[in-house]
Amino acid sequence: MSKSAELFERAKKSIPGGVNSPVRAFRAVGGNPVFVSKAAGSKIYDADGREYIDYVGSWGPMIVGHANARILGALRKVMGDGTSFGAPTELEVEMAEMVIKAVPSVEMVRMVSSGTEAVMSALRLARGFTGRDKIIKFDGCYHGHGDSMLVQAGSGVETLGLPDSPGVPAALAGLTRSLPYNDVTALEHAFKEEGDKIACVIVEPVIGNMGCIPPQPGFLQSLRTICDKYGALLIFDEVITGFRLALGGAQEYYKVMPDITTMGKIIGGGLPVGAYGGRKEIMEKIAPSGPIYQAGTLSGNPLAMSAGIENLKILSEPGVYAKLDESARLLCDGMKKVAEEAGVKAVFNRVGSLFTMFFTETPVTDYKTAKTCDTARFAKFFIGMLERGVYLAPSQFEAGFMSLAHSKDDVVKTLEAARETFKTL
Ligand code: KE4
Repeated sequence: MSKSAELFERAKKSIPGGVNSPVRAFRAVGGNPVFVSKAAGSKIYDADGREYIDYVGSWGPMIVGHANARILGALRKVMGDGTSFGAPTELEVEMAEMVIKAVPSVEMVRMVSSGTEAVMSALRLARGFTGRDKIIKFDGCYHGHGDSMLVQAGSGVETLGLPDSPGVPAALAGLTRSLPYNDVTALEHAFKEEGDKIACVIVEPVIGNMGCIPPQPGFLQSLRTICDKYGALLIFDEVITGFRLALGGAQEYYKVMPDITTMGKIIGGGLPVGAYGGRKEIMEKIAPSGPIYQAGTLSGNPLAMSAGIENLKILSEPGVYAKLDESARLLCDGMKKVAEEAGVKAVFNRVGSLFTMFFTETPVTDYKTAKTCDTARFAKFFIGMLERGVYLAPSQFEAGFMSLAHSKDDVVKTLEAARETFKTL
């Protein structure tokens, strides 16, 4: 029995499902999850010391690669001075100034400790700012596990095929309306019906949580126009796309400005982090400058700030996003070719260094088309790749993440593993 299997048996006795986040349990792909012992660059190593080329990257934060020397150095520099104070520090101010400089629509930002917390706070802010209660989201988008967002959610909820989640009061769920992604008509209809009750529209500007699904041309601009027409706020959930598609995220990439942006992952450099920001007139409604309450013991934690600041410094260097894009293009174009040669029907979506191979012949543009995927075939592919030393996201409904640490050799090895694995499907 592998060390990972042993650890999984042991973990299941003390942690629900043996994991601290559902998607890690490999329920969608079968077999035992890999327990990771360490990571470096583009590689992770399991508890038995086996090496894998990693395309999960901790679900996004590890964009410069694992155990980056500059990030570890930044952590070493501050950890000797203490790990948390519950008081303001200069590092938090430096982080806030870097986020404001990078993200076009953000004039003020509040740090929190997870993407879920950022979204929960942004929704409360939108409701408090507009005085309205209803929220619009899109099928398959995942915005963390806050009650109002566990409606037709993607990511782990979709992976586990959960209808939504028990424990969310119907009265609250009833205030969230989920519409088909990329469907402007459905959105216009919803606003015609109850536009004066809608506080905000929240969207993943590029979906990462049904696999990678880009916005159709004009979709994001339509959200902006319709929100302006009815006085609702537009929230871009950039927990995945932020600092990944560009230093200024999807809003820089697509040139559409939201009112509030939620962020996370990359700005923590692998440590627990979240953030939400927007125009001053909105953000100043947040306590203590305004009446809308939000707080957090570890908000702006000095270690997370230090790692996140170093991550952003590396990402601010010239050529970074061109390199990320080129590596992901090489991988996806290569995979497409290998799949064709093997006669395997697949569709590829990619935006920059975010990508997914869907096991379907249908173009994947929303939840409905994503659901045409052959998830059993994906599971077989996943296990075959894992056995050949490639660690993909353990669900068809998750995205792949390229990092600066992935080499051409990693891509060549990945394509070779795919060529072999396709033969077994
Ligand atoms: P966290 O609470 O997990 O830090 O962030 C929630 C969140 C919010 N918004 C978006 C767009 C997100 O993708 C996420 C979390 N992403 C998932 C990956 N699909 C986290 C992985 C997991 O749940 O274990």
